[in-house]
Amino acid sequence: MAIDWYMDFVDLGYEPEKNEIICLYYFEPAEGISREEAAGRIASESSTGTWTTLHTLPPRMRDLQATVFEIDGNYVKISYPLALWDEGNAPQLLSGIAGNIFGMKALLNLRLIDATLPAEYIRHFKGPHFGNEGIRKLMNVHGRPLTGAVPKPKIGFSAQEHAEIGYDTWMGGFDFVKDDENLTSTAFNRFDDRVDLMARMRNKAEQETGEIKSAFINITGDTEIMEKRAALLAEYGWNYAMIDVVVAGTAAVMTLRDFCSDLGIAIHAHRAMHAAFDRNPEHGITMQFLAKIMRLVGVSQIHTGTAVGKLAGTRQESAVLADILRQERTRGVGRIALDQDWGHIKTAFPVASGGLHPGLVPDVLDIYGTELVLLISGGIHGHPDGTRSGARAAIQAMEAWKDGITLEEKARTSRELAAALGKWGHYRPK
Ligand code: CAP
Ligand code: MG
Repeated sequence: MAIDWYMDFVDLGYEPEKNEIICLYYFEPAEGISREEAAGRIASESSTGTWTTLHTLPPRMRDLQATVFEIDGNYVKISYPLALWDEGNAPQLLSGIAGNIFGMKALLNLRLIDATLPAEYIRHFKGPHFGNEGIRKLMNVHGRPLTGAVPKPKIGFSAQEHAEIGYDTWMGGFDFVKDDENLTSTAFNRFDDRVDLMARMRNKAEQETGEIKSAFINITGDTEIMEKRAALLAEYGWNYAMIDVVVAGTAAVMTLRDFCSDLGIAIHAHRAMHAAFDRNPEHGITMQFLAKIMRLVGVSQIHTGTAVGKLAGTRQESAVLADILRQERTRGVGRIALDQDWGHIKTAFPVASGGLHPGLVPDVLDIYGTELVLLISGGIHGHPDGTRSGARAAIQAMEAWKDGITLEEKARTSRELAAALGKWGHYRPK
Protein backbone atom coordinates (compact mmCIF):
# COMPACT_ATOMS: atom_id res chain seq x y z
CA MET A 1 0.00 0.00 0.00
CA ALA A 2 1.48 3.36 -1.10
CA ILE A 3 2.32 5.52 1.89
CA ASP A 4 2.76 8.71 -0.08
CA TRP A 5 1.03 10.45 -3.00
CA TYR A 6 3.51 13.05 -4.24
CA MET A 7 3.22 11.90 -7.84
CA ASP A 8 -0.48 12.95 -7.73
CA PHE A 9 0.88 16.51 -7.92
CA VAL A 10 2.80 15.94 -11.16
CA ASP A 11 1.18 16.24 -14.60
CA LEU A 12 3.68 17.26 -17.26
CA GLY A 13 0.94 17.54 -19.85
CA TYR A 14 -1.09 20.01 -17.74
CA GLU A 15 -1.96 23.43 -19.21
CA PRO A 16 -2.39 25.94 -16.33
CA GLU A 17 -5.61 27.97 -16.23
CA LYS A 18 -5.34 31.69 -17.02
CA ASN A 19 -6.07 32.68 -13.43
CA GLU A 20 -3.63 30.33 -11.69
CA ILE A 21 -0.46 31.51 -9.93
CA ILE A 22 2.64 30.09 -11.65
CA CYS A 23 5.86 29.67 -9.68
CA LEU A 24 9.34 28.96 -11.02
CA TYR A 25 11.74 27.18 -8.65
CA TYR A 26 15.32 25.97 -8.88
CA PHE A 27 15.57 22.65 -7.01
CA GLU A 28 18.10 19.94 -6.19
CA PRO A 29 16.64 16.54 -5.20
CA ALA A 30 18.32 14.74 -2.30
CA GLU A 31 20.08 11.40 -2.82
CA GLY A 32 17.70 8.71 -4.05
CA ILE A 33 14.84 11.09 -4.83
CA SER A 34 13.83 11.41 -8.48
CA ARG A 35 13.31 14.87 -10.02
CA GLU A 36 9.61 14.13 -10.55
CA GLU A 37 9.10 13.05 -6.95
CA ALA A 38 11.08 16.01 -5.60
CA ALA A 39 9.01 18.39 -7.75
CA GLY A 40 5.82 16.64 -6.65
CA ARG A 41 6.85 17.11 -3.03
CA ILE A 42 7.31 20.88 -3.58
CA ALA A 43 3.83 21.13 -5.12
CA SER A 44 2.31 18.92 -2.43
CA GLU A 45 3.85 20.63 0.59
CA SER A 46 3.02 24.13 -0.77
CA SER A 47 -0.63 23.30 -1.44
CA THR A 48 -2.82 20.50 -0.02
CA GLY A 49 -0.49 17.53 0.45
CA THR A 50 1.31 15.88 3.33
CA TRP A 51 3.84 13.03 3.71
CA THR A 52 1.34 10.21 3.87
CA THR A 53 -1.76 9.01 2.07
CA LEU A 54 -4.86 9.81 4.09
CA HIS A 55 -7.80 7.74 5.26
CA THR A 56 -10.28 10.21 3.73
CA LEU A 57 -9.60 12.66 0.93
CA PRO A 58 -12.80 14.42 -0.30
CA PRO A 59 -12.70 14.34 -4.14
CA ARG A 60 -13.18 18.15 -4.32
CA MET A 61 -9.77 18.58 -2.64
CA ARG A 62 -8.15 17.54 -5.90
CA ASP A 63 -9.27 20.89 -7.36
CA LEU A 64 -7.04 22.64 -4.83
CA GLN A 65 -3.87 20.68 -5.56
CA ALA A 66 -0.87 22.47 -7.07
CA THR A 67 0.41 20.90 -10.30
CA VAL A 68 3.97 20.39 -11.51
CA PHE A 69 3.54 21.03 -15.22
CA GLU A 70 7.11 21.59 -16.41
CA ILE A 71 10.44 20.15 -15.31
CA ASP A 72 13.55 21.32 -17.14
CA GLY A 73 16.70 20.03 -15.47
CA ASN A 74 16.87 21.69 -12.06
CA TYR A 75 14.01 24.06 -12.81
CA VAL A 76 10.36 23.36 -12.18
CA LYS A 77 7.19 25.30 -12.88
CA ILE A 78 4.21 24.73 -10.61
CA SER A 79 0.68 26.12 -11.00
CA TYR A 80 -1.56 26.95 -8.02
CA PRO A 81 -5.37 27.22 -8.21
CA LEU A 82 -6.62 30.67 -7.21
CA ALA A 83 -8.97 29.19 -4.61
CA LEU A 84 -5.94 28.36 -2.44
CA TRP A 85 -5.27 32.04 -1.80
CA ASP A 86 -6.74 34.54 0.67
CA GLU A 87 -7.64 37.63 -1.35
CA GLY A 88 -5.15 40.46 -0.78
CA ASN A 89 -3.14 38.51 1.81
CA ALA A 90 0.54 38.55 0.77
CA PRO A 91 1.83 36.92 4.00
CA GLN A 92 -0.42 33.91 3.33
CA LEU A 93 0.94 33.62 -0.21
CA LEU A 94 4.47 33.54 1.23
CA SER A 95 3.50 30.85 3.75
CA GLY A 96 2.34 28.73 0.83
CA ILE A 97 4.87 29.15 -1.98
CA ALA A 98 7.79 30.19 0.25
CA GLY A 99 7.11 28.34 3.49
CA ASN A 100 7.73 24.75 4.66
CA ILE A 101 9.14 23.65 1.32
CA PHE A 102 12.59 25.16 2.03
CA GLY A 103 13.06 22.70 4.89
CA MET A 104 12.13 19.45 3.11
CA LYS A 105 14.72 16.66 3.55
CA ALA A 106 13.88 15.48 0.02
CA LEU A 107 15.65 18.57 -1.35
CA LEU A 108 19.30 19.57 -0.98
CA ASN A 109 18.49 23.09 -2.20
CA LEU A 110 15.43 25.06 -3.25
CA ARG A 111 15.15 28.61 -4.57
CA LEU A 112 11.95 30.47 -5.36
CA ILE A 113 12.91 32.46 -8.47
CA ASP A 114 9.70 34.23 -9.43
CA ALA A 115 5.92 33.96 -9.67
CA THR A 116 3.42 35.15 -12.26
CA LEU A 117 0.45 36.60 -10.39
CA PRO A 118 -2.77 36.67 -12.47
CA ALA A 119 -5.02 39.75 -12.74
CA GLU A 120 -7.64 37.97 -10.63
CA TYR A 121 -5.08 37.76 -7.81
CA ILE A 122 -3.41 41.16 -8.01
CA ARG A 123 -6.72 43.05 -8.21
CA HIS A 124 -6.96 42.74 -4.42
CA PHE A 125 -3.73 44.71 -3.89
CA LYS A 126 -3.25 48.48 -3.95
CA GLY A 127 0.34 48.89 -5.13
CA PRO A 128 2.33 52.10 -4.70
CA HIS A 129 0.38 55.20 -3.64
CA PHE A 130 1.97 57.66 -6.09
CA GLY A 131 3.68 55.72 -8.92
CA ASN A 132 6.90 57.05 -10.45
CA GLU A 133 5.26 59.94 -12.32
CA GLY A 134 3.49 60.91 -9.10
CA ILE A 135 6.77 60.93 -7.17
CA ARG A 136 8.39 63.11 -9.82
CA LYS A 137 5.49 65.57 -9.59
CA LEU A 138 5.67 65.50 -5.77
CA MET A 139 9.38 66.39 -5.85
CA ASN A 140 9.28 68.44 -9.07
CA VAL A 141 12.23 66.39 -10.39
CA HIS A 142 12.10 65.42 -14.06
CA GLY A 143 14.53 63.95 -16.59
CA ARG A 144 17.17 62.84 -14.09
CA PRO A 145 17.55 60.36 -11.24
CA LEU A 146 16.33 61.44 -7.81
CA THR A 147 19.36 61.80 -5.55
CA GLY A 148 20.00 61.20 -1.87
CA ALA A 149 22.55 60.39 0.80
CA VAL A 150 22.76 58.87 4.25
CA PRO A 151 24.76 60.75 6.90
CA LYS A 152 27.86 58.65 7.60
CA PRO A 153 29.03 57.13 9.97
CA LYS A 154 25.65 55.43 9.69
CA ILE A 155 24.70 55.83 13.35
CA GLY A 156 26.08 57.91 16.21
CA PHE A 157 25.33 61.50 15.32
CA SER A 158 23.03 63.53 17.55
CA ALA A 159 19.76 64.64 15.95
CA GLN A 160 21.25 68.13 15.61
CA GLU A 161 24.43 66.88 13.91
CA HIS A 162 22.33 64.61 11.68
CA ALA A 163 20.15 67.56 10.62
CA GLU A 164 23.20 69.72 9.89
CA ILE A 165 24.65 67.03 7.62
CA GLY A 166 21.23 66.78 6.02
CA TYR A 167 21.27 70.52 5.37
CA ASP A 168 24.67 70.27 3.68
CA THR A 169 23.44 67.35 1.59
CA TRP A 170 20.44 69.35 0.40
CA MET A 171 22.54 72.50 -0.18
CA GLY A 172 24.96 70.40 -2.23
CA GLY A 173 22.03 69.78 -4.58
CA PHE A 174 20.63 66.41 -3.50
CA ASP A 175 16.88 65.83 -3.19
CA PHE A 176 16.80 63.46 -0.22
CA VAL A 177 18.53 62.68 3.08
CA LYS A 178 18.11 59.03 4.07
CA ASP A 179 18.35 57.49 7.52
CA ASP A 180 20.47 54.39 7.66
CA GLU A 181 18.89 50.98 8.08
CA ASN A 182 19.90 50.64 11.72
CA LEU A 183 19.00 54.19 12.80
CA THR A 184 15.49 54.51 14.23
CA SER A 185 15.37 56.20 17.67
CA THR A 186 18.33 56.06 20.05
CA ALA A 187 19.28 57.94 23.20
CA PHE A 188 21.59 60.16 21.17
CA ASN A 189 19.22 60.64 18.22
CA ARG A 190 15.56 60.36 19.17
CA PHE A 191 13.16 59.95 16.26
CA ASP A 192 10.98 62.88 17.33
CA ASP A 193 13.98 65.21 17.67
CA ARG A 194 15.31 64.17 14.26
CA VAL A 195 11.92 64.73 12.58
CA ASP A 196 11.67 68.22 14.06
CA LEU A 197 15.27 69.34 13.47
CA MET A 198 15.38 67.86 9.95
CA ALA A 199 12.13 69.70 9.11
CA ARG A 200 13.70 73.00 10.19
CA MET A 201 16.75 72.33 8.01
CA ARG A 202 14.56 71.18 5.11
CA ASN A 203 12.54 74.41 5.27
CA LYS A 204 15.76 76.43 5.33
CA ALA A 205 17.24 74.53 2.37
CA GLU A 206 13.99 74.86 0.40
CA GLN A 207 13.89 78.61 1.01
CA GLU A 208 17.53 79.02 -0.02
CA THR A 209 17.40 76.76 -3.09
CA GLY A 210 13.81 77.11 -4.27
CA GLU A 211 13.79 73.32 -4.63
CA ILE A 212 11.67 70.68 -2.92
CA LYS A 213 13.70 68.71 -0.39
CA SER A 214 12.70 65.55 1.45
CA ALA A 215 14.01 62.68 3.54
CA PHE A 216 13.60 58.96 4.09
CA ILE A 217 13.27 58.96 7.89
CA ASN A 218 13.31 55.43 9.30
CA ILE A 219 10.11 54.54 11.17
CA THR A 220 10.99 50.81 11.54
CA GLY A 221 9.65 49.26 14.75
CA ASP A 222 6.50 47.43 15.82
CA THR A 223 3.44 48.38 13.78
CA GLU A 224 1.91 50.70 16.38
CA ILE A 225 5.17 52.59 16.79
CA MET A 226 5.51 52.81 13.00
CA GLU A 227 2.02 54.31 12.74
CA LYS A 228 2.83 56.87 15.46
CA ARG A 229 6.09 57.75 13.70
CA ALA A 230 4.40 58.06 10.30
CA ALA A 231 1.77 60.36 11.82
CA LEU A 232 4.54 62.55 13.23
CA LEU A 233 6.20 62.71 9.83
CA ALA A 234 2.93 63.92 8.32
CA GLU A 235 2.58 66.55 11.06
CA TYR A 236 5.97 67.98 10.03
CA GLY A 237 5.09 67.96 6.34
CA TRP A 238 7.21 64.99 5.30
CA ASN A 239 6.11 63.09 2.19
CA TYR A 240 8.16 59.90 2.73
CA ALA A 241 8.71 57.30 5.42
CA MET A 242 11.43 54.64 5.35
CA ILE A 243 10.80 51.06 6.45
CA ASP A 244 13.28 48.18 6.66
CA VAL A 245 10.73 45.96 4.95
CA VAL A 246 12.35 42.54 5.44
CA VAL A 247 12.85 42.93 9.18
CA ALA A 248 9.45 44.62 9.60
CA GLY A 249 7.66 41.92 7.63
CA THR A 250 5.21 41.96 4.76
CA ALA A 251 2.16 42.22 7.00
CA ALA A 252 3.50 45.34 8.71
CA VAL A 253 4.42 46.89 5.36
CA MET A 254 0.85 46.33 4.17
CA THR A 255 -0.58 48.00 7.27
CA LEU A 256 1.78 50.95 6.98
CA ARG A 257 1.17 51.26 3.25
CA ASP A 258 -2.50 52.04 3.93
CA PHE A 259 -1.68 54.25 6.93
CA CYS A 260 0.93 56.24 4.97
CA SER A 261 -1.24 56.42 1.87
CA ASP A 262 -4.02 58.10 3.88
CA LEU A 263 -1.39 60.65 4.97
CA GLY A 264 -0.04 61.14 1.43
CA ILE A 265 3.29 59.59 2.43
CA ALA A 266 5.36 57.36 0.12
CA ILE A 267 7.38 54.42 1.46
CA HIS A 268 11.11 54.00 0.85
CA ALA A 269 11.85 50.29 1.33
CA HIS A 270 15.28 49.41 2.66
CA ARG A 271 15.95 45.70 2.12
CA ALA A 272 18.44 45.00 4.96
CA MET A 273 18.52 41.22 5.67
CA HIS A 274 17.56 40.31 2.08
CA ALA A 275 21.01 38.78 1.47
CA ALA A 276 20.25 36.18 4.17
CA PHE A 277 17.94 34.49 1.67
CA ASP A 278 18.63 35.92 -1.79
CA ARG A 279 22.41 35.74 -2.12
CA ASN A 280 22.92 31.96 -2.41
CA PRO A 281 22.17 31.15 -6.09
CA GLU A 282 21.01 27.64 -5.14
CA HIS A 283 18.81 28.28 -2.13
CA GLY A 284 16.32 30.82 -0.80
CA ILE A 285 14.22 33.50 -2.45
CA THR A 286 15.37 35.89 -5.18
CA MET A 287 15.40 39.66 -4.95
CA GLN A 288 13.17 39.52 -8.06
CA PHE A 289 10.42 37.95 -6.01
CA LEU A 290 10.95 40.28 -3.03
CA ALA A 291 10.83 43.31 -5.34
CA LYS A 292 7.62 42.00 -6.95
CA ILE A 293 5.88 41.46 -3.61
CA MET A 294 6.97 44.86 -2.30
CA ARG A 295 5.68 46.67 -5.41
CA LEU A 296 2.44 44.69 -5.14
CA VAL A 297 1.86 45.66 -1.49
CA GLY A 298 2.78 49.24 -2.31
CA VAL A 299 6.24 50.55 -1.51
CA SER A 300 7.26 53.45 -3.77
CA GLN A 301 10.88 52.34 -4.16
CA ILE A 302 13.23 49.56 -3.02
CA HIS A 303 16.98 48.99 -3.13
CA THR A 304 18.04 46.91 -6.13
CA GLY A 305 21.84 46.93 -6.05
CA THR A 306 24.52 48.57 -8.14
CA ALA A 307 26.67 45.65 -9.46
CA VAL A 308 29.72 47.95 -9.21
CA GLY A 309 29.37 48.94 -5.53
CA LYS A 310 30.33 47.17 -2.32
CA LEU A 311 27.43 44.71 -2.03
CA ALA A 312 26.75 41.53 -4.00
CA GLY A 313 24.52 41.65 -7.12
CA THR A 314 25.03 41.50 -10.89
CA ARG A 315 24.31 44.02 -13.66
CA GLN A 316 21.71 41.67 -15.14
CA GLU A 317 19.99 41.26 -11.77
CA SER A 318 19.78 45.03 -11.30
CA ALA A 319 18.41 45.50 -14.83
CA VAL A 320 15.76 42.79 -14.33
CA LEU A 321 14.81 44.24 -10.94
CA ALA A 322 14.40 47.66 -12.54
CA ASP A 323 11.99 46.18 -15.08
CA ILE A 324 9.97 44.39 -12.41
CA LEU A 325 9.51 47.72 -10.64
CA ARG A 326 9.13 50.15 -13.56
CA GLN A 327 7.22 48.26 -16.26
CA GLU A 328 3.46 47.98 -16.79
CA ARG A 329 4.19 44.52 -18.19
CA THR A 330 7.39 42.73 -17.14
CA ARG A 331 8.75 40.39 -19.81
CA GLY A 332 10.04 37.06 -18.51
CA VAL A 333 13.81 36.63 -18.72
CA GLY A 334 14.91 33.00 -19.09
CA ARG A 335 15.17 31.42 -15.66
CA ILE A 336 15.54 34.78 -13.91
CA ALA A 337 12.06 36.29 -14.07
CA LEU A 338 8.57 35.36 -15.29
CA ASP A 339 6.07 37.45 -17.27
CA GLN A 340 3.99 39.79 -15.15
CA ASP A 341 1.12 42.01 -16.26
CA TRP A 342 0.82 44.65 -13.53
CA GLY A 343 -2.67 45.90 -14.42
CA HIS A 344 -3.66 48.75 -12.07
CA ILE A 345 -0.52 48.43 -9.90
CA LYS A 346 1.48 51.65 -10.23
CA THR A 347 5.21 51.75 -10.90
CA ALA A 348 7.97 51.93 -8.29
CA PHE A 349 11.57 53.15 -8.43
CA PRO A 350 14.68 50.99 -8.21
CA VAL A 351 17.17 52.41 -5.70
CA ALA A 352 20.88 52.12 -6.46
CA SER A 353 23.03 52.47 -3.36
CA GLY A 354 26.00 50.90 -1.63
CA GLY A 355 29.66 51.76 -2.15
CA LEU A 356 28.96 54.40 -4.80
CA HIS A 357 30.93 57.60 -5.43
CA PRO A 358 31.01 60.09 -8.36
CA GLY A 359 33.51 57.91 -10.27
CA LEU A 360 30.95 55.07 -10.47
CA VAL A 361 27.91 57.15 -11.45
CA PRO A 362 28.21 56.44 -15.22
CA ASP A 363 28.43 52.67 -14.58
CA VAL A 364 25.23 52.77 -12.53
CA LEU A 365 23.36 55.00 -14.99
CA ASP A 366 24.43 52.67 -17.83
CA ILE A 367 22.47 49.95 -16.00
CA TYR A 368 19.44 51.93 -14.87
CA GLY A 369 19.12 55.05 -16.99
CA THR A 370 17.47 58.02 -15.26
CA GLU A 371 14.34 56.31 -13.85
CA LEU A 372 16.15 55.69 -10.59
CA VAL A 373 16.74 56.83 -7.03
CA LEU A 374 20.52 57.20 -6.76
CA LEU A 375 21.95 57.16 -3.22
CA ILE A 376 25.57 58.12 -2.73
CA SER A 377 26.50 58.36 0.93
CA GLY A 378 30.10 57.60 1.86
CA GLY A 379 30.79 58.72 -1.69
CA ILE A 380 29.87 62.34 -0.90
CA HIS A 381 30.73 62.61 2.81
CA GLY A 382 34.17 61.21 2.02
CA HIS A 383 34.87 63.89 -0.59
CA PRO A 384 38.12 65.77 0.18
CA ASP A 385 36.19 69.04 0.47
CA GLY A 386 33.20 67.64 2.37
CA THR A 387 29.55 66.85 1.84
CA ARG A 388 28.41 69.75 -0.33
CA SER A 389 31.33 69.31 -2.71
CA GLY A 390 30.68 65.56 -2.76
CA ALA A 391 27.06 66.10 -3.75
CA ARG A 392 28.11 68.59 -6.41
CA ALA A 393 30.69 66.11 -7.75
CA ALA A 394 28.02 63.40 -8.01
CA ILE A 395 25.68 65.78 -9.86
CA GLN A 396 28.51 66.77 -12.21
CA ALA A 397 29.09 63.06 -12.90
CA MET A 398 25.40 62.64 -13.74
CA GLU A 399 25.60 65.62 -16.11
CA ALA A 400 28.67 64.12 -17.81
CA TRP A 401 26.83 60.85 -18.37
CA LYS A 402 23.79 62.70 -19.75
CA ASP A 403 26.01 64.79 -22.10
CA GLY A 404 27.85 61.67 -23.25
CA ILE A 405 31.29 62.89 -22.14
CA THR A 406 33.79 61.15 -19.87
CA LEU A 407 34.15 62.13 -16.24
CA GLU A 408 37.70 63.18 -16.98
CA GLU A 409 36.50 65.62 -19.66
CA LYS A 410 33.84 66.98 -17.31
CA ALA A 411 36.38 67.29 -14.50
CA ARG A 412 38.35 69.84 -16.56
CA THR A 413 35.57 72.35 -15.81
CA SER A 414 34.22 70.88 -12.57
CA ARG A 415 36.60 71.11 -9.67
CA GLU A 416 34.47 69.10 -7.22
CA LEU A 417 34.38 66.18 -9.67
CA ALA A 418 38.12 66.57 -10.28
CA ALA A 419 38.75 66.29 -6.53
CA ALA A 420 36.48 63.22 -6.27
CA LEU A 421 38.31 61.51 -9.14
CA GLY A 422 41.57 62.48 -7.47
CA LYS A 423 40.57 60.53 -4.37
CA TRP A 424 38.58 57.58 -5.75
CA GLY A 425 39.03 57.55 -9.51
CA HIS A 426 36.79 54.69 -10.72
CA TYR A 427 37.51 52.53 -7.67
CA ARG A 428 35.08 49.66 -7.10
CA PRO A 429 34.78 48.96 -3.35
CA LYS A 430 35.07 45.31 -2.34
C1 CAP B 1 24.96 52.55 1.60
C2 CAP B 1 24.10 52.02 2.73
C3 CAP B 1 22.94 51.19 2.26
C4 CAP B 1 23.30 50.11 1.28
C5 CAP B 1 22.28 48.98 1.35
C6 CAP B 1 24.92 51.22 3.72
O1 CAP B 1 25.91 53.42 2.14
O2 CAP B 1 23.53 53.09 3.46
O3 CAP B 1 22.34 50.64 3.42
O4 CAP B 1 23.27 50.66 0.02
O5 CAP B 1 22.61 48.04 0.37
O6 CAP B 1 24.54 51.28 4.89
O7 CAP B 1 25.81 50.55 3.25
P1 CAP B 1 27.20 53.78 1.22
P2 CAP B 1 21.60 47.79 -0.86
O8 CAP B 1 26.68 54.55 0.03
O9 CAP B 1 28.08 54.64 2.09
O10 CAP B 1 27.84 52.50 0.85
O11 CAP B 1 21.41 49.14 -1.47
O12 CAP B 1 22.34 46.80 -1.73
O13 CAP B 1 20.36 47.24 -0.27
MG1 MG C 1 22.70 51.84 4.97
